[in-house]
Order: sequence, then C-alpha cells, then structure tokens
Amino acid sequence: MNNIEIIGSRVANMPWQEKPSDIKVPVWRYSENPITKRNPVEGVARIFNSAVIAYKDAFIGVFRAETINGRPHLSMGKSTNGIKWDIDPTPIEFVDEMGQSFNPKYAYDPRLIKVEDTYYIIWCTDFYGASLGIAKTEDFKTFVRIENPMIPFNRNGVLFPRKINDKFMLLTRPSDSSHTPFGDIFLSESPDMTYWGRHRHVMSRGGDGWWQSVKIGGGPAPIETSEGWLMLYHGVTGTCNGLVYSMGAAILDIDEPSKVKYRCKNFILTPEEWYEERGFVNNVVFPCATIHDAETGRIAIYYGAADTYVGLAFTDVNTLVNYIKDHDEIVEDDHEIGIM
Ligand code: BMA
Repeated sequence: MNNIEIIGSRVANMPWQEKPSDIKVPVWRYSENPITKRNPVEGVARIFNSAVIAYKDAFIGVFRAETINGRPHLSMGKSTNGIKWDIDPTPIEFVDEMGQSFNPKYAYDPRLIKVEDTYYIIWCTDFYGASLGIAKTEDFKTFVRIENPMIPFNRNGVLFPRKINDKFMLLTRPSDSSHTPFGDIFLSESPDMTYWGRHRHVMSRGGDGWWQSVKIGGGPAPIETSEGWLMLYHGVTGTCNGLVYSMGAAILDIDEPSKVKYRCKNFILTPEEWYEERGFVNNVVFPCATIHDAETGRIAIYYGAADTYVGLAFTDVNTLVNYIKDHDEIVEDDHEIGIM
C-alpha cells in the first residue's frame, strides 16, 4: 500500500469516527446519520445535497433547503463540530456586481469552494432552464453573483480549489431540461471566473460499472493529493423502479485534470440505509462536499440522502486512493485529454 498525502491545510477539529472493525469497504457511514432530520427549520421540509467548508476554526455550510411549497433555495448554516448545524431558515440574499438584488428563482445542489481568498458558491439555477449559478463571498455576509457562466442546460458545477496552469477550472455536466437520461463530466477553464472556454471531456458514463450506466456528475471539490486530484462523483443507473444514485471515485492528472489516471469500477457508497433508500426520492446518495485534513489524511464526506437528509461518511486518503488503484477500470477514452 502506497503512502498517499493530501496537499492542503490542517483542520484541527475534523469530524471523524474510526472505521468499525467489521467494515470491509473503503468508506464508512457516521453512526448517528442522518445529520439533518425532516422539517429541520421553520418553513423548510427537507435539507439535503449541501456543501460545507472549514472556516475560522469552525465550519460553515450552504444548504439546499426545500421549502414547504416545494421550491428549493440556499440557506447558510454554522457548526462548531461539522455534525450539528445551526441553519438559517431564510434564503441567502444575492446581489449583482453593481450591488443590486439578483436572487435566483430557485437554487439547488450547491457546492462551496475556496479558491485563493474567495469562497465561491455554485448551484443549479434557472436561466431559461436549468443552468449554473455562481456567486462569491469573502465574509459570508455579502454574496455577489457573477453573471451566468454557462448557457442552459447544465448542472453539477464544481470548481477546483486552486488555479491550474493559472486558470480557474470548473467541472460541469451538460444536461437537458428534465431529468436527463444521459450525461458525462466535462471541464472548462477561465482566466477570470467570467469567461469559460477550452472545454474538455473528462469522464464518460457507462463501462462495466452498471451503477454509473445512465449518467455521472461531479460531486465535492476535487482533493489535491500526491497521486493526483481525488474526485468523488455521483453515478446513476436505471431500474424498473427509477434511477439509483451512488458515489464513485477517480483520480485525475494533477496538471491536466481532463485526463483520468485511475477510475474505480465499483461504487464506494450506494443506498443501503433507510435514510438513503427511503425519502422524497428513494435510493439517492449524492455527494456535494468534503472536509479533509492534510495532517492525518482523514476525509469526511457530506452527501444528500434520498433527497431528504444530509448523511456523513468517512474515509482516509490512503485507504481510498489505494482502493481506486486496486479496482481501476478506465471507461472508453477517459485517459485522453478530451479534446475530441
Ligand atoms: C438530480 C438532481 C439532484 C437530485 C437527484 C435525485 O437530477 O436534481 O438534486 O438529488 O436528481 O432526485
């Protein structure tokens, strides 16, 4: 087993639970899952598919809050331990770059990523159909929306946590206007967070891993490791009872992240517990964030469960990266740079 390191910061009060001795898989669930319950705050029926980040010796989150009229918005939350969250029931107020109100009609599946000294929120928004919204904040008080980065239809926008070759890097999943019965992961780059181009294909759905046969989409911000970018994502299969969402993992090249170095043929988490199998949408595991500690290699994964709850799972960088390498199976031309 190779010794793999996370390249990044130390997180002193990392949420963590040791791997139970009877678990043989590389990712294990928090014993007190789910960490959000139904009707978590006034006017909100469910919180799921949400993003968290370490901030000033504590944690901050942007939560997908499904209101009691069924329309999702984004709410801020705070936590001292990454497990028990104090969530604001009111939506985040966004302004445009001139300071005028610029609020989305709906907002879901946020990611929250720090690049240099700025925190970016990326979510699925309405722009004549599902597309990506993006906003920046430095203090979690003022949230400035940058104009629509992509044309419709697109979902699952995930920023890399640092520039690569002096460019911001964004994973996306081009979609359709509905529940999208297809979908691969693509990469776009930008010099300034406004203009995105040099689009490349990163990863295909399918392969022998039937759990990802219908579509795949980015998850948490990729984690920089000594082996490459550790990317968690969701993969979807179709059954006679509808879609099933699982979590997968791959390693991308550190300087050319449209090249997949290793891709795990097995899912690393799939709906098995009651809160993943049963909810507003059954059988959904949908990762959106990690908190990870460079000193210990520990990784806490936050995932939406059954479009109803937030679940927490754990792994460590050595266990997971070595598992990916041991079960590597590249799909189609994923090793390529992805220009054509
Ligand atoms: C996707 C998104 C996610 C959701 C998933 C399962 O298309 O809408 O927010 O978790 O479907 O319903």
